[in-house]
Amino acid sequence: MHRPTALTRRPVTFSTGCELPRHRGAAKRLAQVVSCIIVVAAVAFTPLLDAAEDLGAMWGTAAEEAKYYPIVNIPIPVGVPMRPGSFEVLPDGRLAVGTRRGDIYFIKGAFETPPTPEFHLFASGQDEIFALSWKNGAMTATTWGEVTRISDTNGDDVADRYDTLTSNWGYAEGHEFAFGSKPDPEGNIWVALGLSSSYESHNLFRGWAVKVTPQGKMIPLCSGLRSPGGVGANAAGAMFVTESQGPWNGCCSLKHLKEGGFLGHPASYNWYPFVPGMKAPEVEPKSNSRMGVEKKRVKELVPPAVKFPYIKMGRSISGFQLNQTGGKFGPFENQLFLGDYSLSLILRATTEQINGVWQGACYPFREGLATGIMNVEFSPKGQLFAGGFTTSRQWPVRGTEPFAIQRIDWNGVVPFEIKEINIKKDGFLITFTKPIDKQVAAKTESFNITTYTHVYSPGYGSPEVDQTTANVTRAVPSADGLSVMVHLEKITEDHIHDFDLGPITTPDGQRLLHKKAYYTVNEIPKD
Ligand SMILES: [Ca+2]
Repeated sequence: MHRPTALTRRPVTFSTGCELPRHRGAAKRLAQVVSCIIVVAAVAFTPLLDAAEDLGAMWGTAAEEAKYYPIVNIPIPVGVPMRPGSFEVLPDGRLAVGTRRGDIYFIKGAFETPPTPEFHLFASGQDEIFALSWKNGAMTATTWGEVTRISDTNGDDVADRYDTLTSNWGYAEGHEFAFGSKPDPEGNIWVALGLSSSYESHNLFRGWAVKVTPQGKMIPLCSGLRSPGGVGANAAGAMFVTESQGPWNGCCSLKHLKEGGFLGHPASYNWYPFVPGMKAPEVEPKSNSRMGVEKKRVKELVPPAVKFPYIKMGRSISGFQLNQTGGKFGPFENQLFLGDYSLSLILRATTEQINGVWQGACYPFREGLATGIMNVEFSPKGQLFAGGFTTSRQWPVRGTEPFAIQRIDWNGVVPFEIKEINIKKDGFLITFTKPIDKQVAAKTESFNITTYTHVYSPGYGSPEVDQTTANVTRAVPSADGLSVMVHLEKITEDHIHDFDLGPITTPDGQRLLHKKAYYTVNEIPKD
């Protein structure tokens, strides 16, 4: 972790023409920054070599994805110590970036084609800014130690006032990250607090999600987190958090932040006595069990809404955002787009509430990004910004750049994709972005669906277990060819349903860009 230095204390405007800052001593400081970046880059590549086998195979679809969703690099001047952890769009059309070392930059021209970025340092001296939101003329930053309102009171475009909204959680260890949301409709920031070391909760509210009101009151909401990577709302306004594989987490997942709920890792039971009006669950989950069994014993247990099978669908799911661009980003309106830190890719997810419980599916979207993706943000033009960095710690990253800001643009051409999968009482309704060949889609053998779950235990991660093959009894395409109802002999509760739709084509023989999708069944509809 890089502490802010004198380098970040003074407001400096950089341009991509590598124009040097003009004040005295700038050249020396620039040289220090460059040498620092070189050292960090050299260190960052070391774990890559050790852990390359952990990253698995790529989907192999990057070239095809680029025909619909090209990746555009946002050039970063050599003097800007940019390690993006969070994004926000300002009312004046600039992109704000919060960095790991605690700076906030405003970037003009990031949405232009080609990008013409000019970097302006707005604020510094914070630490690991993993959420940013602009409201009522001020920035709210969620950082390692607090939620801070940061404002410019004299109109020179440089922050001069820092108000701590809350710092009512403990932090002492490197793993104790804090990830925040955009404001909810009441203006609250939801914050997810990682455990101390994956396995334990040493400091106040580690492993909890809390809500911070605009007045700075902190309200603990739910326990049981392990190592979150992002917080945000779905189209219905329900709040979710991304979670990484590890103890009590068989794979990465998207979890619903249900108030009063317990999200799976019992290390944070110890903080219930500090929450007025909330009692610890009467029982703890049993080890070496299944989530579907333990949720019946531990009534507060909220099963993950969307599970991301390890390596196949990311390795460290990070920040995410709801696509409400009004169609500017293609056919996936109201869906969630999530980054993955280790595999440098972007995933899609859809959610639905069945019997009062959130669940849904995840889908491959775009691979081949340049660095470890920490966060994403939609621009007013409907571009998806993605950025992040690598570290000198133990986490390997597929992307080779030590840091980057990139933009995924939709070029207006609709890819042939699985748009969404919804569960029905005896099967799944699969919707596509283009009409399908109905003759092919009426054949049961066009659908290869296997199922599996994970061991629920305090060990690190889990293999996929309890495999079954779903028996497709009937497949009925819709009249317009945009969907097919796939009836199964049996839907298996608590299992991921792993779809391979390789045989499905358009009437003119076009194959799916991604033939895979994964639906997490917590509940089966009653009618
Ligand atoms: Ca100012």
